[in-house]
Amino acid sequence: MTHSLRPTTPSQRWTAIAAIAGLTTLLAACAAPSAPASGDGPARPAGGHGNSAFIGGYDANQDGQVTRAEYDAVRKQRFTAADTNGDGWLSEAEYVAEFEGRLKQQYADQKKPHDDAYASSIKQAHVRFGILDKNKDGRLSVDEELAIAERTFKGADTNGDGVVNAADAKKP
Ligand SMILES: [Ca+2]
Ligand SMILES: [Ca+2]
Ligand SMILES: [Ca+2]
Repeated sequence: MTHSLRPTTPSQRWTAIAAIAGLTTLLAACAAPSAPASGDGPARPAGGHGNSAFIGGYDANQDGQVTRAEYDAVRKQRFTAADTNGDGWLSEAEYVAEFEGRLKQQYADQKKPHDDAYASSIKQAHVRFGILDKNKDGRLSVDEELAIAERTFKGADTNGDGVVNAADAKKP
């Protein structure tokens, strides 16, 4: 193999570095499941809050914005995937396991060891289940899930135009 590509000027070098960085990003993007049929969905960030985490987690077609239909589809897909015993309800264990699966993937992608933040995210997932399970029967129903989805989407769509995109980012 001959390497004729030899960056000489700083700008050429930057171009080469940018190309490599771009490729890495592309490879990472390809590694993420992009087809809804793949089971674990397009969702990447398990943790994290805010506008970009929301878009990163739900923008299935990667056009930089999340429509309500897109959002509902991802939520529904997650709910179904999380309901591992297929009884139509999520137990606390099922709910947390689904979250942990995504969090684990996120850490693996970043080659990060499981740290205190990992442990506290799992703890938060348990707490969240307790809050989401409104009638405290230990099961999260589709109705409860839809109510959460409705609230969460409206909370993220700060300008109320029905899509969540960069325009909804909260001002610092
Ligand atoms: Ca989209
Ligand atoms: Ca279940
Ligand atoms: Ca909006």
